[in-house]
Amino acid sequence: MAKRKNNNGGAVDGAGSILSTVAGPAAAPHPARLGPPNPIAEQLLEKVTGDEALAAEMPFNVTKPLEYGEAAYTPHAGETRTPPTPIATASTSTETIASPKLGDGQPEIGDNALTRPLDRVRVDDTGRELTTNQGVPVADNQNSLKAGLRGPTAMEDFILREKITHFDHERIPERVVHARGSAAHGYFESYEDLRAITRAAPFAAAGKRTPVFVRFSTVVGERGSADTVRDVRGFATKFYTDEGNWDLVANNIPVFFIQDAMKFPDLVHAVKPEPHHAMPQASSAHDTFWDFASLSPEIAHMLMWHTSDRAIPRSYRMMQGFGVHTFRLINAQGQSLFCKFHWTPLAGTHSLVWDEAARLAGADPDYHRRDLWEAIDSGQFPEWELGLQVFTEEQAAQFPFDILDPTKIVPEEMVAVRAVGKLVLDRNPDNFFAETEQVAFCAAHVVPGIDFTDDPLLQGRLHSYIDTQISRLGGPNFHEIPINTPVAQIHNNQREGFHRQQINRGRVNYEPNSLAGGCPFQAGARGFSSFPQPIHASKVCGKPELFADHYAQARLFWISQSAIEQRHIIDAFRFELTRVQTPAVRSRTLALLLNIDSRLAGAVADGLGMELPPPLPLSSEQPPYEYPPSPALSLFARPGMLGVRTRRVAIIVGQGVDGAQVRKLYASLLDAGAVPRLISARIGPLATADDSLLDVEISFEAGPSVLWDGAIVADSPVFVGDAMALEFLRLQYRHDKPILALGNGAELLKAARIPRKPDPGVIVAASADAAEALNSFKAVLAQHRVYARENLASRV
Ligand code: HDE
Repeated sequence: MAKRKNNNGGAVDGAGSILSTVAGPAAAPHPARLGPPNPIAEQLLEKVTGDEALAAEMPFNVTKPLEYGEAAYTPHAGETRTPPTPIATASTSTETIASPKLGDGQPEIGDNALTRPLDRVRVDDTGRELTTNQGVPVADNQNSLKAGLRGPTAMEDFILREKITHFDHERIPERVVHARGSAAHGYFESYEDLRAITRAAPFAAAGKRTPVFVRFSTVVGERGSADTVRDVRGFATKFYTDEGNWDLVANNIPVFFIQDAMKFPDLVHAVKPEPHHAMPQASSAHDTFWDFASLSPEIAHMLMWHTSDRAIPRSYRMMQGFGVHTFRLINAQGQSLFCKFHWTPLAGTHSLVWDEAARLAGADPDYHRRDLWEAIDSGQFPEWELGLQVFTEEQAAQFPFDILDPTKIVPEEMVAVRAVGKLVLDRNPDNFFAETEQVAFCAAHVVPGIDFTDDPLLQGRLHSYIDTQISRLGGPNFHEIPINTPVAQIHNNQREGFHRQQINRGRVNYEPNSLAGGCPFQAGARGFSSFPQPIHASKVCGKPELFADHYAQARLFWISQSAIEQRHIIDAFRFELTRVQTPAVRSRTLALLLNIDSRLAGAVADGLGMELPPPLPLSSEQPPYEYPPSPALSLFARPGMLGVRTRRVAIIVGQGVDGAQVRKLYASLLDAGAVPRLISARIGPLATADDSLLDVEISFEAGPSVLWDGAIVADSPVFVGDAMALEFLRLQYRHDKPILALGNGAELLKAARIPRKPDPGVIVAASADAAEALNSFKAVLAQHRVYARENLASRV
């Protein structure tokens, strides 16, 4: 074999091979130059030389043996080498060519620019002229191009066609469940360093902040359905941690309808509008849901929550959130504890009353969306505390239920909830579609330190979420949509697919490799690895014995409710089952309720005019466990800490109203953080007794009673539009809201036939006592509703 010259001395042997992209000499070294001086060609030479040097550093795959046997239990880091020169791993020797499109020709080595903050894609049009999507300035946005003023439209009008085509494709499929939702940005702040129990990044230090995006939703209704329907609410949080995205895809109810993912499509088909006529919208009150429910007794516990006021929250800001499943926390030593996640609102847990919720669906279908938006935009940032229920395998083995069963809670009396951090939502999105609609949550998105359990519902979810995004968001690259990209770097060998945005540098898209110095290399123990839970079992389709106890915790919930809450549950069952048309389905549901509580079943049967059937047979031969009541399960256990903040108060004013009084009331409520507004028959200027003018902000038509948390009737000699004012007040009363009437305002109360019975929420006072009366009103308003009224009065 001829002896090769070395690089020195300007040798050119093998230069041709480097200048072409196929075949080359049998061995290095490389030539010293590639012909006439040319900086790009010099880079090409440097690149090929560097590439060769890099590949040569890995004569074989040293980590291969670690993939087998015992060694495989300890994840190892991949082997990696630093390129001798950055150009060695470039796609092309021309990468230093700069242009306004390409960039500055100085690639950021080891960086994925896609993960930069959302600023990179935010668009503002101020001072800009209108363009097409290709950036071509548009001369005329009013008219299409025609042959003459009356002539046919020209096919060549690409501006018209682009605009119409884009419009034609503006809609994407809505989520198959949770289609209706609202979201906001914010942060999670850890109270303490929790590294002893988890290595999850958000808990690494006291005071550590992790950006989040939270989407609240209803489950059943379509995208345009009303917010206030009776339904479970989704509470999905995307934590953009520095070790990747963690999605805690939670609900406002801590248990679920079914125990196995296999039943999810059946459940959803049963509760969605019936397929023949597509009715009813966003409601479980129809035959197919109750048919399925009464044949699936594992639903019993969930039905109690679903018929309780939890399913008609006053606001997204006033509901709890629960991870539902048992998860695992893992620390850096690989030790694991079980964990249940709880969100607790600082504003307390508060609900609507059913009649109000139903009316709100008409008066303001966006009620919860508006509430969240307005609170954040006015600086009243909603907050929740994250609580953990942490317990060991040994504790779990002692519980009278299976921790893998998603129809069971771990009562707080058995394992206390430990507050570990707070969630603050402090920024509304810029664009509903780009953020709220395109955000893609996934129960399988976890970070090192958090792991799954074998809950069969959770296991099914781990598949479902990514799968559904592929059709909803049009392909496998939905993680590149800005709201979904992590703030942590993304580096892997996944490539291509619809709408790919990353432009991967280099030619290596596989691993192991030597041509990119082994990069990206596997993280080993630093990366996510599953808890090595031992499994000794035979394959089987079935459930553990303890899953067959369907009623003990349903009963626990029932006996833990206050009398008012129990009455609302009875009312809700009556409403739902009255809407059912098939008596056998109603009767089967009564048979199910009998296994929870005979008084409950009897009261529901009474409302339906039905006899009680025999109870459903039990699925378990074991007698149901008898839990003591859990006070924590009552909505009243968490009144909140915000007092009247964000409470909406209507101040009803009429002609000749006491202007000074109104101004004082208004200012005092505003100072307390409430949202007062002046309401009358019409908006605009209103003459006051002292000849000044008040500006009425909203009319009874635009601001019906259900939109307010409380009402004040100011001292006015005349109330214009009495009929509407009277209906307004009756509904305030009927919906358990506080009412304050000052001076002649008492006459309006009388005309509205508000019962004259002792009621802490009906405050009548002389104008001279307005300040004191307002304080009493505020105290009741802070408690949200005067539920005691329901025991006192027949309905107005
Ligand atoms: Fe979901 N669920 N789910 N779910 N879920 C979806 O994912 C699914 C379950 C929850 O604001 C879908 O992106 C299966 C429990 C929330 O975007 C879908 C099973 C809990 C959201 C899906 C469940 C949830 C979803 C529809 C049983 C509480 C809204 C669109 C095995 C812990 C997230 C989408 C958002 C959304 C599947 C049960 C919460 C189809 C198969 C239990 C909050 O993937």
